[in-house]
Amino acid sequence: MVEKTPINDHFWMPFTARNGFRKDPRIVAAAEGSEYITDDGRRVFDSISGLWCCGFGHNRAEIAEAVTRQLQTLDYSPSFQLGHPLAFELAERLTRIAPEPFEHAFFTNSGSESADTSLKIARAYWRMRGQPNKTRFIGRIKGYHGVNFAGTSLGGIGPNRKLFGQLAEADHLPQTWRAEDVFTKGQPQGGEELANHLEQLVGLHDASNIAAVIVEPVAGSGGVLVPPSAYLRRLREICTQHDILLIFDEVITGFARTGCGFGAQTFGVMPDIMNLAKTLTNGVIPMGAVLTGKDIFDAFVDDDQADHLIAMPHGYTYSAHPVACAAALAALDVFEEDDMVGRATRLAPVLQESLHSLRDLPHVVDVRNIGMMGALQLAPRDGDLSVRPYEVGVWCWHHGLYVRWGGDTLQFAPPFTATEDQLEQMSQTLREALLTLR
Ligand code: PXG
Repeated sequence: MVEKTPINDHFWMPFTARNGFRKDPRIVAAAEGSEYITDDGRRVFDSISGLWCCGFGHNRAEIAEAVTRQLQTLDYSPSFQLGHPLAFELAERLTRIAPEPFEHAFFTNSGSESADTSLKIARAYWRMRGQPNKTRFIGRIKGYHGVNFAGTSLGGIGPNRKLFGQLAEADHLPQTWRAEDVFTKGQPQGGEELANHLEQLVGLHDASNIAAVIVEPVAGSGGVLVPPSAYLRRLREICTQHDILLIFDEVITGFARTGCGFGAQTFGVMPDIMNLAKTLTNGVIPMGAVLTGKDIFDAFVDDDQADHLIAMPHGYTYSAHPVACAAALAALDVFEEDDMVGRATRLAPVLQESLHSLRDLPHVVDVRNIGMMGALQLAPRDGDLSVRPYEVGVWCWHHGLYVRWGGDTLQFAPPFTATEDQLEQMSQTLREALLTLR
């Protein structure tokens, strides 16, 4: 007889529908490779790598060993006024793996903190450069940059914002989903017109008042909205033309999720600032990072500054936490030595076919994918957008598949270590779920 895990309301669960969960709790007791093991001993394929963060597979021994070793060597030391070796090693390593021009890493503990940090760096940069009026930020409808004040303000998923009133002032570009692109495999064509909306906002506010534009290369939580082929390049052009910093939130797209190491490389467009988190440690220890090039860093530092002057009064108690650094260094070893880019590239066509083979099933109104991420969009039922994805998700959970539901979509980001058989089985389970769905 398996003991059921007791649950309670003391744990105020994040982003979780309480009543559905209480009636039918989904409890994960362990993990192995691409699977979760539930409290009643069932194996469930993890089609979203935890929460887009365990792309290299669960319970990697290399990372567990590095973390264990570090806990026995240096549990904690601040990165304010002191340093420890792994922080410098990780920053150097990370910026070597990242594309040019990234040379500097500011460490955070999450994607939300990376959003705050990147936006504060952008404002401070313009001030250091003698343009203190450049303070406005522009996000995008359907964007997700976490849940802190900055991320909530710049994010563009309505239900995540409406409860909280006016936060930081922000403008939003239109989302990149277009009706004519439904069922496109990979990237749709064109899209310059979507980026050109930025020119209207420049006309409205004047570039002398705008600090930065922040977008995900591929909107993840918003439903895996793949940017059309000309979109990011055009966004880059307008930002460059008007001296507006372009921030890529690569919290999901970083570390091979879109095929190349980073979304910037997949799409051939370089931002000025790149935000990371999640797969940076393969999800093992919370950690994020904000990468910049020399130009931004150099605006803050100067060899002639007084010895006691702090140019950037920003940072977290746990910035560059030694245990997180150890986890990230080990994760980067796995990333390179186990060829995650190659694995993602080889598996991406299998994921594409697994998802697109479902296009003619009832309720499916769009299928989208790029690299190792994808989404099925389902039609609303009685005006309710999110009920069908929820019901499919719960059904799949009981049939050996964890699939993430969000808004009107089911979202996929399997580990790069998944097998072709697992992706085909995932597709089969989804087929059965959609056929039983009302
Ligand atoms: N930026 C992006 C692009 C993200 O996807 C964050 C920032 C925030 O990261 P933290 O570590 O603060 O949670 C994220 C997080 C979903 C879902 O529904 C996605 C995320 C978080 C929760 C749910 O797909 N991504």
